[in-house]
Amino acid sequence: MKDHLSRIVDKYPANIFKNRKEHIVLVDHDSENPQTITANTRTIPGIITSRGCCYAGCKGVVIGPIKDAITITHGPIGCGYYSWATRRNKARLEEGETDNYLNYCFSTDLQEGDIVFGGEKKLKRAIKEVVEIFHPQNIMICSTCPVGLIGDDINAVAAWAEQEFHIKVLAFSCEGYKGVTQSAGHHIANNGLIKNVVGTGNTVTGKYSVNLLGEYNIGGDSWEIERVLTRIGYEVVSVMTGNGSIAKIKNAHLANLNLVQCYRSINYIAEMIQTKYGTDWLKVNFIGVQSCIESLRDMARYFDDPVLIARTEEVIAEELDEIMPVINHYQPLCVGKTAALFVGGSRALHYQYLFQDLGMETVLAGFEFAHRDDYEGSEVIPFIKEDADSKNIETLHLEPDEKHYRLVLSREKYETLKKQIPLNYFGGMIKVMKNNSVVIDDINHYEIDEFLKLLKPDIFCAGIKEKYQIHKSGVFSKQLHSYDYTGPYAGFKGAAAFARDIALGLTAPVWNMIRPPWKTEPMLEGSLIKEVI
Ligand code: CFM
Ligand code: HCA
Repeated sequence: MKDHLSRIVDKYPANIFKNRKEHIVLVDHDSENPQTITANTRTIPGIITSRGCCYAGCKGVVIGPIKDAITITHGPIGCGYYSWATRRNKARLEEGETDNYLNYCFSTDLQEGDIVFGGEKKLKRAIKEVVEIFHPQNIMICSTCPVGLIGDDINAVAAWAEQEFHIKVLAFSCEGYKGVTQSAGHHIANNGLIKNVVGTGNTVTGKYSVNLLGEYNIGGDSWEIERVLTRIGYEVVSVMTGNGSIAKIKNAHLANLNLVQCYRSINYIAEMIQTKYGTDWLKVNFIGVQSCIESLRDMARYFDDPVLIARTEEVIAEELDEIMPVINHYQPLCVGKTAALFVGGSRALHYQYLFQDLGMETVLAGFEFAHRDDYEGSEVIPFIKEDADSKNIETLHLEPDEKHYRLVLSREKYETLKKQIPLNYFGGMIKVMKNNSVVIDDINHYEIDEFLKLLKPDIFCAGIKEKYQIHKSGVFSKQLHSYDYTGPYAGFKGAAAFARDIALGLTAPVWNMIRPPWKTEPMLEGSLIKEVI
């Protein structure tokens, strides 16, 4: 296997070989030292990467799903237009709510004249127009590449608009080129929410109050998770940010525990809330039947109330009664098959558990923009070297809040529990993968082709940029970003939907019939549509 793997990178010129081999690990739990990987560094120019930009991470991922804020993209129209509803972060009005702007796309549509003479006036006009038409309580401004280059002061515009219209207006300088991927945008968005939103509310919360962090309601995932949590008796104070609202996020400091689903996109907020308010965070995974059960049990252990523990078991048993007949129906069609997963910064790990429930093994897994801790675990954080790109993103240094800092657990209890559940700790991906499986960071088009030939997975889960390349190779691909427009896949009911979709895909006879056009004729010379004419 090692030799085959080397043959893939051996084809590269020397400098690229040196770079790429550090982003690929053949898992070996018997190796003397913990295995390390290079991540969160610039993609080599010229390589076809799947990564996105800082604006995508800030506006598209973290800020965009907040439904009671109007997000104005300050930049040329393409940035706003191509991030308009493509991520499937669903939202609806809940009882007592009045504002949901997620169907809309707002942009200043900067033109050449604005780039030359400055875009601040246009941004002010856009805010005024938005206020007059929609009367929102909250406006977010997200800037894209040219705004940073021409130096528009979006913070000054936001401050002016707050005074002028008496509403909350936040500015995010998340120009696409900042950082090396979407990940920089997550950090900028996290900083903005902590500085300006979390801590400004004063609702009353109960004993079993939680925030669900890093859950974006793709295909309705957070609705399914919230359904289960509320059945058990938890109070979900806020979700960041799926179907989320400023009205709820401002109370996040008053919850008693933070649940972290996607660590990559929200770990900064989890850490900052812990520093400022004392709230612990628990790494959960609501993708997969067994991992759902484990996460619910970990939560019950944290609060350690016999009634809550019993209720947790009761709900688990009832949910299993409902979904296991469906899973058992589809499982025989999946068992023994293999999967390869390449997704942004957390799903390539989370979905391994769901595949395990179906009897499938993951032979390759990788992330687009993860950092070393997503692969190697939180323990590696002190050893991660800062470079010019990571230094570019502000790190906030917070102090405990005089009024609201409190600890839910005694120190003794905390120390005992920390040994039992992932409390303020994330183990990363490498530890859970089997020996000889491949972990790969920032995979490219060429490497996907080669790994399809080498590992012959029965399914390769990725996104829209990889899907058709994989299909053309005759392999089933399921999008784990958009779920190919189905879902939810989280929680118990989501697992049943996933079992159905995977079994249907794996058994479809079509994959053996695919013959990509370049196998029969040279593509560039091509031909006119001769069958018709
Ligand atoms: Fe977290 Fe996400 Fe992901 Fe992500 Fe994304 Fe996404 Fe993703 Mo697409 S926040 S890291 S930046 S789980 S949008 S909902 S699917 S790449 S694996
Ligand atoms: C993003 C968003 C994305 C893209 C999905 C894909 C999403 O990275 O900017 O490549 O299929 O989930 O919508 O990750």
